[in-house]
Amino acid sequence: MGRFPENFLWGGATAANQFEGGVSEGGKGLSVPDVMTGGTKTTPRHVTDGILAGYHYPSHEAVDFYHRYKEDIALYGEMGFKCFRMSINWSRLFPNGDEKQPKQEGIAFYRNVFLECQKYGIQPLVTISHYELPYHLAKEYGGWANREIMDFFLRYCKVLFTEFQGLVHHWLTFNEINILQMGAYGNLMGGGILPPGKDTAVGVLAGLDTSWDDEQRRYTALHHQLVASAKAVAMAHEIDPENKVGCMLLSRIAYPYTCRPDDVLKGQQVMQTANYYCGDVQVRGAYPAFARRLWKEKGIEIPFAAGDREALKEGTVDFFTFSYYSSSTATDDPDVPVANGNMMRGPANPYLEQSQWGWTIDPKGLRYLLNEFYGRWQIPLMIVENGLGAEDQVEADGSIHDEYRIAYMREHIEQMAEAVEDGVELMGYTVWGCTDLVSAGTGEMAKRYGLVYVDKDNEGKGTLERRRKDSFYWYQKVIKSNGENLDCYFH
Ligand code: BGP
Repeated sequence: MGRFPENFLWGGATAANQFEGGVSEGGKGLSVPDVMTGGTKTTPRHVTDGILAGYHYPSHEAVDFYHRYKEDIALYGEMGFKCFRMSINWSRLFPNGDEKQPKQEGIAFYRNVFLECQKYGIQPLVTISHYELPYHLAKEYGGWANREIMDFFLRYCKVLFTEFQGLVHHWLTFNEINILQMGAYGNLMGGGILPPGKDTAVGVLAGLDTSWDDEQRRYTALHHQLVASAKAVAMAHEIDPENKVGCMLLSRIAYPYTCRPDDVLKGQQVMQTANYYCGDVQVRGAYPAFARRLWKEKGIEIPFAAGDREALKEGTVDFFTFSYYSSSTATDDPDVPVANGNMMRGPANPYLEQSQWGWTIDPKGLRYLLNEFYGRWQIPLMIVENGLGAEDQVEADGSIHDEYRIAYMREHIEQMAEAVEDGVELMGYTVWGCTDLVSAGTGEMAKRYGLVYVDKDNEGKGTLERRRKDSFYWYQKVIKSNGENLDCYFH
């Protein structure tokens, strides 16, 4: 046997709000990211009260998967993808979120996408909610802080599980559910909780402005999502026992900055709060023991309703998935310089290089996490986001030599192979943003993850033409050899 199991799910990952566009096609309603403006590495995004003139809203067209899905999926077929992770725009099925009946155009669109995947033998892995609560639910109901949202969500899930039965077997309930443990983006993207103003700077760059944050509200919203997720898992199994449902977390490493016991304890606490709080609920069906102290110290109360504990127990997931881009450290020392990371910041690790966006690059951290997670939960794992956001240069002949991206992926895949050798049960790997798409953190196009280039810039200009990068041909070989051939030479 090779280093990776047979039937390993190689592929790529996207999210509707960053990829699909078609904001007003087929009667789609607005969702929260549709009121978020573009930003850059140095300019924060804004969230506005409805659509304001004079702003560019990158989700509206994104990179137009809505009209180009056949071409995009054909490229995935050409690369040999076994799996395509994508998400459904809730507001394409339920424009306001609280309707009783779904829109047939929305259902037809996704059915066509799944049928197209089928042509190439690509299994869809569908995220039900990836940072895009219908705007109406955010505005009129207060987002996930309101328990009523749970029923609307479960109605939406029921439509998905019945309409796409047989076409989709792998589901993820909420993208990076643990983002709700963080201020700013946690509220907005995770919980659909809007800031009070008409025009508010948000995002990673402005992420330190937590003036409108309310931890009680955020942890309440998270509890509602955890219960809703568990109920969705149970429903998926009931509707079709073939359904496999996973959770999805933003993974976090917090290496102790030094071996001072204070730093070691701090590192452990960050790992517990960031990874195991949600992970234990979704995999084991109950909040972990340390949660009680966490709630006490934060002064928050989790609003358990009758039946919540049972629902959590009955809706544990079949597999555990996560995003992994970078690692950080933990210390009490305020003088240690800070590095950026996926939706977070933390004390920088002096032994690691950083990407152009200041995210540390740590392939061995992936092996470390895979071992940690498998050791704790003992269920199949899958990496559903990983990759390098970088600026790409198109040469005069149209080629794109992204050897930095290949190096990043190769080093991470090597560590995955080590983890498999360590005994970890790993189901698959989907590289983030396999086709260039809008950055979630900064709302820009310049931060590209793709193996396929899209001609579009930060102002929204470009032909949207697709181009194969060098990494496209490299990944094709990786998949063909089931991860044996990671050599970096080109056609
Ligand atoms: C994760 C999100 C994705 C994606 C990725 C990269 O948090 O699930 O939606 O965008 O991060 O982040 P960014 O786009 O900010 O580079």
